[in-house]
Amino acid sequence: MAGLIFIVVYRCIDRTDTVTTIPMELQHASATVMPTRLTRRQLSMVGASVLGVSAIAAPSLARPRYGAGPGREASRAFPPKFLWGTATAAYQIEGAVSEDGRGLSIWDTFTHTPGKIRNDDNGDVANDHYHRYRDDVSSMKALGATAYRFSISWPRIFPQGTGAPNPKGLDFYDRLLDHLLANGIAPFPTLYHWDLPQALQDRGGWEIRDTSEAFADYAGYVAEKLSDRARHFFTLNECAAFVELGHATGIFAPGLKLPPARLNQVRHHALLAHGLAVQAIRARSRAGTQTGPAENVSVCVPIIETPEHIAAAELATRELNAPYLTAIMEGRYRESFLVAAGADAPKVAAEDMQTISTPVDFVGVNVYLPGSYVSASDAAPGFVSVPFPAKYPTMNSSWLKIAPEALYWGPRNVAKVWNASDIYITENGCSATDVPAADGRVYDTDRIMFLRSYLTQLQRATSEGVPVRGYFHWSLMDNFEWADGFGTRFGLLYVDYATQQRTPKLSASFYREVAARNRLV
Ligand code: BGP
Repeated sequence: MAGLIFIVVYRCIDRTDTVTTIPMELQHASATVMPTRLTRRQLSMVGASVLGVSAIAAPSLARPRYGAGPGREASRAFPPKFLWGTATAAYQIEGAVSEDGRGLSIWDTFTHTPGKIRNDDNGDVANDHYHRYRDDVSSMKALGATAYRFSISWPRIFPQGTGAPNPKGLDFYDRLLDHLLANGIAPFPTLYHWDLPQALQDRGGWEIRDTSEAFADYAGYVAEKLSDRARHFFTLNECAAFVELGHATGIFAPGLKLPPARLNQVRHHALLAHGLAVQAIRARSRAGTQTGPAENVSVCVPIIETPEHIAAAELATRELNAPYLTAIMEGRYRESFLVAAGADAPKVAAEDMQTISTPVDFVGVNVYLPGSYVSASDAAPGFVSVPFPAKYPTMNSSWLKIAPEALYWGPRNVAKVWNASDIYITENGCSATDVPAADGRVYDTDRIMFLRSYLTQLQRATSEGVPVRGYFHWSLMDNFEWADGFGTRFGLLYVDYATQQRTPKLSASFYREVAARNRLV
């Protein structure tokens, strides 16, 4: 993270001696209800019941001990009214980039710059969702989804970023909303999923304050028009991603590598855009409309679940999210961030921090992996980040480290540290090596493994009362995955880009069962 130096010192875990260990023999004693002596026949019955094969008359063992049952079902349930949704973003699926008066976005420019995107892919057509949205809503319905998170393309609504709105742009989202509601699916629009109007980039993009104000105007306009049907609006998707990857490393649009002072100003303007938008949405939408961010919070996972490491993870949550969610939730930049930035710290106008921390109705968190495993430390700042081993397992994307507990600690820390009353998992999912088999189906057992493992941790959170209200799977269907182009597949539906045919993967069947039963399967 250029320009942002957190001093993170790895220290060996020297506190494991405080972990309460239960002697092996007692663990077994407390966990088992088995008769002390079993015949070979009885033992084989245990195996049969584990496999779900009905036991043939084994009086004391016929009742399944490990299989299904009302108790087990309840213990795997999500709260009543929990929302099961899928997520997408405009540039990644819509296509139709020159239709109905849409203006250019920075992603149009970036993808048409040779060498920026794998295979030089672009979103000109993408999933052609602009024309196929009805079919895509039918796919959601077939999944049993009750909510849909999608993004609104700013350059469709305001082709130049500001000025006169383009009615045809809004019409598309009008039709989409109507169709979603007709199918019993609640719309959860995101106002910015990275497709800044190119006209605004030409005037300075996120480096200038005007862009934050333009965003608020656009957000207020959309909320005024759509809040009769959409009751929840996400402001910005993943400040931390579009700021850092677009303005520090340059691997995302607009492809900049800014020096620290300018980068910090971009960070600040993104936060300001969020805060101004919350105010504009409140001012212009129907009563009861809810709004909040969708941030890829840096999830801090305690290295061992003991009180000291848990407390360290809470502290680390505030520190490692200092330029983003911490500032939004606390209304100030943390001292460590300002000290590290020094003379390059963002220029903050009077009342900016109040605006940035305008109370939100909910916090959306995108959770894929831990930002860090955290260990307690006696030395300042009270925690250390434990590095990932070189061969740490990943999914198909090399960045996607498999750590199901991130989906417990992510929302749990947000609830605990900032007292958030409502949380949505706005994204979670994985890439996999999806290839249709000879029968045309995609057997993505790896994605099911990922989902079952992560959702088990989410269920753990909700069962403890962490106020997670819904889960949006990334993604409904394979799509244009930014710098990775179409080569990386995250969907529950497989997309054949030559024909635009969508085929539900095996994971879609898994997801449908989870949503229908509102519990893990
Ligand atoms: C999130 C984005 C999504 C999606 C996902 C997968 O950060 O909000 O839009 O793209 O990551 O990541 P990637 O496409 O980089 O593999």
